[in-house]
Amino acid sequence: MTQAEQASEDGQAREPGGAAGGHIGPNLLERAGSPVGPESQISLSADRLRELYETMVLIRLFEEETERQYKKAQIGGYCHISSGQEAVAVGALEPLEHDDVLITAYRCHHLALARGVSPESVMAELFGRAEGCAGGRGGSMHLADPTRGYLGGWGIVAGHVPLATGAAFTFAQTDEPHAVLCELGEGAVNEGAWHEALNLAGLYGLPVVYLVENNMYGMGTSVHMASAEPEVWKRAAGFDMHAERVDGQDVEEVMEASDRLLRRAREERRPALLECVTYRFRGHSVADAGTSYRTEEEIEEWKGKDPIPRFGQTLLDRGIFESDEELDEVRERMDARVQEAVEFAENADLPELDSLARHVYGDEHAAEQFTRMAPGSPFGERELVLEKELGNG
Ligand SMILES: Cc1ncc(C[n+]2csc(CCOP(=O)(O)OP(=O)(O)O)c2C)c(N)n1
Ligand SMILES: [Mg+2]
Repeated sequence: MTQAEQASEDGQAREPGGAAGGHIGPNLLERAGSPVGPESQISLSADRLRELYETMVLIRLFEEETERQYKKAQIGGYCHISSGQEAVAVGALEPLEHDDVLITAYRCHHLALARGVSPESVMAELFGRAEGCAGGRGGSMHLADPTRGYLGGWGIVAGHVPLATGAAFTFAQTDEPHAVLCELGEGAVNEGAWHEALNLAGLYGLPVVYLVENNMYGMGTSVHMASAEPEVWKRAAGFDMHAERVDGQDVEEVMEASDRLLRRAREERRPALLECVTYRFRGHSVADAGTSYRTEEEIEEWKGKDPIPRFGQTLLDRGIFESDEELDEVRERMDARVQEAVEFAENADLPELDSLARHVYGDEHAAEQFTRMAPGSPFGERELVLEKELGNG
């Protein structure tokens, strides 16, 4: 049977049309033969497991609020939310150590919050305020917090993957026992930058784990319509790299895989690819209803795999939470946390106009650089910088 026949047998049509790529059900969560690495050594206390659950709820409520704020025009630019993917962020980042580095694609609210960036500073960033984690200059796609080793969200698909490889190269050259975790979408794996970056990581044995959030779609194109080999983990074979595919709706499964791969990256200088099979419940961005290229039935089927109630139930079964009321109490507390973040962002200052050109070019040379950018000054930045001398503030 050819691959195309197999795909259509599995109900995953490869040709365009017909629910734009066919039905993509959670049956893809099956391991599909991916190997399993050495045992994870991570073992969390009941308190910490409760905190992981809280963070997942926080992310969900935070992002639902960002959609409301976007529609109220409090948030500008783009806004991509990750609802449905919380277990990947929380699970994969839990084993990260303080000195490890995180670098991500642009769908990054969940990753910043899971890295411990405060809801206040993420919301303020989305509102374009000076107290935002990137000084109000990045917005939704470019959250960053170098104090936590978070080198940012990046908007060019796969553009950050070579940067991650470079950071890992630095750790290897300076003999520091740290690892890089590089998050990307499955849509990035057909870009040249991905191949070049993974090749060097494999060749040099760099301490980096490439974390692919395979949410089945890149904008409106399903992985089956975009990738000759839709099982992303298999693609690591071309770079002599260990790879695993895990259920991205199971926070503990993701955490254990991430732990063992990051540990090996730090201790043995071995790169790895971790594919987490997941699904975004909402559209590509808040401007996309997300229903023209997939069916309601498919979305509902995946909502049956919602990682939050699933983990809540696991913790109830283990007696870590004792009742549904305790889960409700978490939700209320996290909701209050989100409202505090909104209030903080609303009251935070906008960046000073005088700082317009700061960080655009090296500060000393900003004025000189701006004299050369007349064609690229659509909002009159050139005049503002030169005539009003904004940029040295
Ligand atoms: C090099 C490049 N090509 C195209 C785009 C436009 N674009 C923005 S997001 C996106 C889809 C990416 O999908 P995926 O990597 O699966 O991430 P997801 O949105 O699912 O998180 C595309 C094609 C871009 N930003 N960069
Ligand atoms: Mg995707």
